[in-house]
Amino acid sequence: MNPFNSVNQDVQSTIETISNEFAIAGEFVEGHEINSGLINTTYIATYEMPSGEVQRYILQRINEKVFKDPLAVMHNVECVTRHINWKVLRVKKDLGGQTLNLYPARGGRFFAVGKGGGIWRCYNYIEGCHTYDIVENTRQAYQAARAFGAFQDLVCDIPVQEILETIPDFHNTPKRYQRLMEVVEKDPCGRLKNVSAEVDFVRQREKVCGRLIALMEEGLLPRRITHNDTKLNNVMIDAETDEAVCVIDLDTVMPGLSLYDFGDLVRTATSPAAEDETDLSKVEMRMPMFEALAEGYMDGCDCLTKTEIDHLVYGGKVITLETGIRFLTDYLEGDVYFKAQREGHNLDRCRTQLKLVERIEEKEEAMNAFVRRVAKGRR
Ligand code: GN1
Ligand code: MG
Repeated sequence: MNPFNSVNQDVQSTIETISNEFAIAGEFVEGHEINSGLINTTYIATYEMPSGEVQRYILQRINEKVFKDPLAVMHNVECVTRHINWKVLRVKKDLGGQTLNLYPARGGRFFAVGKGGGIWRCYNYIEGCHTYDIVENTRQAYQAARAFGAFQDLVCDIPVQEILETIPDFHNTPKRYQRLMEVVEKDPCGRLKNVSAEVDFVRQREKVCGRLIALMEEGLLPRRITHNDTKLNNVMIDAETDEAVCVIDLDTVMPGLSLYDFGDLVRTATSPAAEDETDLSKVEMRMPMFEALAEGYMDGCDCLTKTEIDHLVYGGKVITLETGIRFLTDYLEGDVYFKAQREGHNLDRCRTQLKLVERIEEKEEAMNAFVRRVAKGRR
């Protein structure tokens, strides 16, 4: 008997029904949910092909509370996957590996409409790979950063106006700051009393929040097409060789700053602690991991300007602060955005982020000196 059938018949039939909307040849065998990501719901469907070969597919329903215009998300994902596939084939052959492919729905579009109107898409499952929540060695850190650097390079010639802003002001840290202060003012769930230290910590760093956006507005940092969710577990890593194979989760591809992309790698790959760790003494900024990230990103991406390179470390600091602000805002609002599995989950997440900001500040000089050395060696 298929073990998954007895576990959850509803999930099985949801997956089977929706996967049959896509142009997959073969028979549905089983499906199950994978618990990764704080926003979308993701399933794996296994099919037996007419040849007897077994193939797996990723099915995802777009979270419409977060992505108010799912078809705009699909437009962006289609544009970027088409562009990358074309370039990997013809221009950047050396990148090797696999790329993310959207499967067409029956009828030719790249999405299907599920029961109740949800928008679903189907991707190829990348076999033989893992994603990591915590980086295990500098090779993985280097590889992940090189892959996201290469991603930045691959999309750098898509005109910015082709890509839609699916979540307005997504990485606009000063706006995230303002929004937190509004929620602090209202204290809608009576939770403010638990977080005065966190709010003070953020208040002291108001200026930090605004710096990169100000440079962009002055024309000193280029607005590019960026991934915007470059956390370590959004790159598939070959289980045997530790080589990065494919960048995933393209939903938040939007116009933005490369520094937020590099920064989210610093946020997610330098600390050995989980994002929701409650023992804050485990939060660290591991210099060897940072060095591997900086080298990897610069090796993967040729298009960075001097001002971008000069602010790579700042990017790490700002997005870690921003993510702390977002978790804190959500905690105060009653956990309405990020999936929370326990009481205070978003507050725990906020605390690891703010602790990491502190750890980055302690090493900021050394981190900047390292980037300068690497950049000088390349000139
Ligand atoms: C969300 O769902 P996931 O894990 O891919 C969030 C990111 C945060 C991240 C924190 C659309 O990403 O911005 O950095 O959680 N995505 C969205 O883990 O808000
Ligand atoms: Mg995501």
